[in-house]
Amino acid sequence: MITNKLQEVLNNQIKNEEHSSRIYLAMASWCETKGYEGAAEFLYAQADEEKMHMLKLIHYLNDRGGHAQMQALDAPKKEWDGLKKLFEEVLAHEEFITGEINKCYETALNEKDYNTAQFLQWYVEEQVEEESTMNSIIDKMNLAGDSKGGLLQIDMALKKMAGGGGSSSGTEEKA
Ligand code: OFO
Repeated sequence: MITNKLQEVLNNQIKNEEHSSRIYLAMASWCETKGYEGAAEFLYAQADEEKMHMLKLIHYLNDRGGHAQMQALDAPKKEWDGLKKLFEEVLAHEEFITGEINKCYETALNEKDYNTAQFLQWYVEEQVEEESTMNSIIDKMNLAGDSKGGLLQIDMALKKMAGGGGSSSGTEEKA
């Protein structure tokens, strides 16, 4: 049986994962309207991944005798000031999520729930890979600078990443 304290942080993480999914859906929709087809596909796939992360937590919490509960979410932003700014926000959001996962992990250790700590290890590794993926996308955008052709190439690369490529997250570099 999971402790109340751990249940509280895991429920908060369920909310975080669902919120991440909604943020990436909003970003994908904006990209689609701006003609960034590859970025849109990449972010729609990312939104699906976040939903999967949420479901994995829901099932785990319920399997351990807890009760996963859905919560109210703030509406995501609707507009971005360019593709690079948007991906910088993705990275900042992932860094926030890494901190949140670390809090869950720390609580599991403090509560001496080593099964949950082991379960959360997957999320810890996932965050390392997601931050690395976002950093590399931003690096490429920095290299492209103001070049329209460079941005188009990045958009095409994002489309390829969204199609899967040897990782469990459905993107080129993530688990
Ligand atoms: Fe849920 O993987 Fe990052 O946020």
